[in-house]
Amino acid sequence: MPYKPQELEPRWQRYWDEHRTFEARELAGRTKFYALDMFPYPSGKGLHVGHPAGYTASDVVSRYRRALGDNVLHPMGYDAFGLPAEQKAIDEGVSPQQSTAEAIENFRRQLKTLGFSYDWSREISTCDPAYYKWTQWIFTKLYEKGLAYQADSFVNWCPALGTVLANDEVIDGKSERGGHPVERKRMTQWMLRITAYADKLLAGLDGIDWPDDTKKRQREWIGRSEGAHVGFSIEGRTETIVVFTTRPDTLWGATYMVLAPEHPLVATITTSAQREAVVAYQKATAARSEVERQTAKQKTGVDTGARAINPVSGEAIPVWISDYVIVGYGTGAIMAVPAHDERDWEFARTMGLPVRAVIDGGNASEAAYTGDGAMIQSGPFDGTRTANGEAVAKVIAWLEDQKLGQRTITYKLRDWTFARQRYWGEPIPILKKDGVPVRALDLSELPLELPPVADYRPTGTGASPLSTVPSFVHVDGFDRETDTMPGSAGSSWYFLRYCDPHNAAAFAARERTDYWMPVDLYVGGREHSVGHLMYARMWQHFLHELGLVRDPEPFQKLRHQGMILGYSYVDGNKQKIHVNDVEERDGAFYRRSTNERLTQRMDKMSKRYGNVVNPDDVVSEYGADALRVYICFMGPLDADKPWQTNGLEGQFNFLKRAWRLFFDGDDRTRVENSAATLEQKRILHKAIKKVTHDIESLDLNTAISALHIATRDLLEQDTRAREILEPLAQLFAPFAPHFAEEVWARSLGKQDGISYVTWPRHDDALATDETISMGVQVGGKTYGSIELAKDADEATAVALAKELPSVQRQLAGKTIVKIIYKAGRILNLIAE
Ligand code: ANZ
Repeated sequence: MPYKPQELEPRWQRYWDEHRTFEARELAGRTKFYALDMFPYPSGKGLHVGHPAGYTASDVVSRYRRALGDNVLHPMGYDAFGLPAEQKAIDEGVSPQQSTAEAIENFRRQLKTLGFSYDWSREISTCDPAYYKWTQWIFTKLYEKGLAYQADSFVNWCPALGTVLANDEVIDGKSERGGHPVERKRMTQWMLRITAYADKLLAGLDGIDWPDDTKKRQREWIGRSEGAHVGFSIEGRTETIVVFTTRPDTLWGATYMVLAPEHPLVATITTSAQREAVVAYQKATAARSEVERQTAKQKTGVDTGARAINPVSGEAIPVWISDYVIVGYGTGAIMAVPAHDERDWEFARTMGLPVRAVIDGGNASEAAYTGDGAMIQSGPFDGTRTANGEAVAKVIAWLEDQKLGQRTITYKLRDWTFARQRYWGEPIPILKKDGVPVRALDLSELPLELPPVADYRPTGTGASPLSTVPSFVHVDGFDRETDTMPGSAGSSWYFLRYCDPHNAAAFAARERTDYWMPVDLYVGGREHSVGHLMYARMWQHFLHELGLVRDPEPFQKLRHQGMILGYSYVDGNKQKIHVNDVEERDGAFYRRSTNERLTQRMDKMSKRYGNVVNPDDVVSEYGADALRVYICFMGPLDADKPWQTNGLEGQFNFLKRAWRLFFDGDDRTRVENSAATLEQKRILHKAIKKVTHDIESLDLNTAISALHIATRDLLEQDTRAREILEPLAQLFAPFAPHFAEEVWARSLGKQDGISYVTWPRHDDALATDETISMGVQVGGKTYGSIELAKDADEATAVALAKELPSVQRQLAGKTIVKIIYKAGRILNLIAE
């Protein structure tokens, strides 16, 4: 019988379910291993091939770890609250509860057909009241500690979505979902004080094994800057403008000041002559997003007419407003030093403001000089060097001494906007009186369940749809908060719930999280580098401070999977052509209808280009194992890679070939209890060594290559020995688990499944390449010899030969025109 994944895969999936094979157990005396996937948003569209890209890698590692004898926790669940389900409710009238339940049903079915070794008994969903009871409870703890608070502040308001958004949900001034314009609006909002954790979140990065670029993005997002606050008095007034500067050593070069247009002092200090222009400018900038302001090519601004006194020189300098100064950063006011700051230099040039160099070096009439040098025109500090922060430190000490300023640290990190004026989220468990929060609900009052509503649409007034349900809003003389939590709430602690998913008395028992946490391998997309991965770290730090979890950091090791791309085709006018209209001839691509030649590009998968791959179709045609092996083989885990159906076919054919090691044409086992040859042992032990090493380092593509080589060579050797084929089946198991179970049971005749059979160990003497000594000829005469692997390829042999001085002498001034090479036998270089 040929290899038939469609028949055998569902059979093994049932076997695993019935035997509860992958339920995590805390067996004594073993190492624990927690392998976590970023749980999916259960969209109505079902699984995308991008999902298994990461899920396969963590599954390979989980299966490998079980074979090593570890207690493995490998769970799955659903990040189920969010805008799309609600949008569907608005469009189609199906409740989000119902559409989400249906989507989850479909996701679970799809995930099961891919053979992932999840502990399904621990499945969770963030929209389940038994789960969000604890999301709400953690919120009440944050509220009690003053870390959840209401503030009147500028928020990202998206009129089209009818809700505010967190900073990481806004990309280039547009909503991440839907790409709608986002405005800055002053509103009263629930916020989480993530800024209180800025230093802990920075320090925690040092001890965890994460990709460098992800740590860098988190550091930049936190954006810690050391500098000083310096006060500038205003001529003829009592107020002072406090600026934040990282370069107090350039104070003597401050020739003007700039306030953010929204700075509260603007209204007070603007002179009557300038009022009209200032107000007009404020209006114009209010309509622009922060990104637009920061990236504007042309600097704009208006003089307030007020004059400030430079505290070190006593000089009166103009005070302007401009939107290149951000209201929410530092103090929202700067001292401008055009000679040494690029943005100030451009602004000064545009507005004709004076420029004064106070650091030696560069030419202030040509560009801002931002390098190091000696301070000049700076009174008592002339000659002080700026290198290594020396000047900054000395000036700050002096400013503090003179009571002109003080050392300070500023962060780019903003508090986390923690409310949505939408329906499909966790209700915020707060009671209010006259609009003011009075208390959080007690544990006994949780979960506060989401009530049914007649209309899911945003109300447009900024109030959530829950405000239209009087029975929900009014309780015992209080009013409930009607905003809901953002999507990032439920995902900020789900990894803890998996440790103890059915606990009704706590979010998770301390003993359970002590056992399983921290996560040993977390695999997920780069798009979560600053959002989810920052929020989850903050919640973990918070619970750690409360003594509710042991570790401050939740994810010890993190890896990202790249995106699976498709191919798209464009014509001469850069129009995208649907794949159905594309034909491949002689390695080129043509449009069927017009015969126009097309260009192939790697692109996102999209319905528009017809290049979306549905895992269901792949599984029904080639099986889950072929898909898993192909996903591993496509390339390095973290690289973006294009989907190629012939590549998938190649791996399907590989499994068919491997099948022939175990079964003959009549479906009888080929395995014999005969002794293996030395050559067969070498092939096996090399494969064990390489596959083991590559799973440990997550180089799954090269692990598959090693299986390709071993399969080819063992077939060539007509291998039948059990002592070879048993361990070989084990090497296949993490990648092609159904295939491995089938040959384990039916070809090798084993009773119990393969999942917990001890992983084979290689014998180093057998795994190391056998090396031989081989003579090197130039023009048929021998000039020396090289040591190399018996089956080394030509390029390796030639490279080694060229290292021999005797050969180099023969080749001097000549070029090699022909190479005669037979591995292990002859190397002859013909040169002219
Ligand atoms: C004077 C100066 C001179 C500055 C110089 C820089 C160079 P980072 O490093 O990103 O923290 N700044 C302060 N608050 C600002 C705001 N709300 N909007 C826009 N710019 C602001 O940047 C700190 C520097 O950015 C500060 O140091 C300030 O300009 C500016 F040669 O002060 B500096």
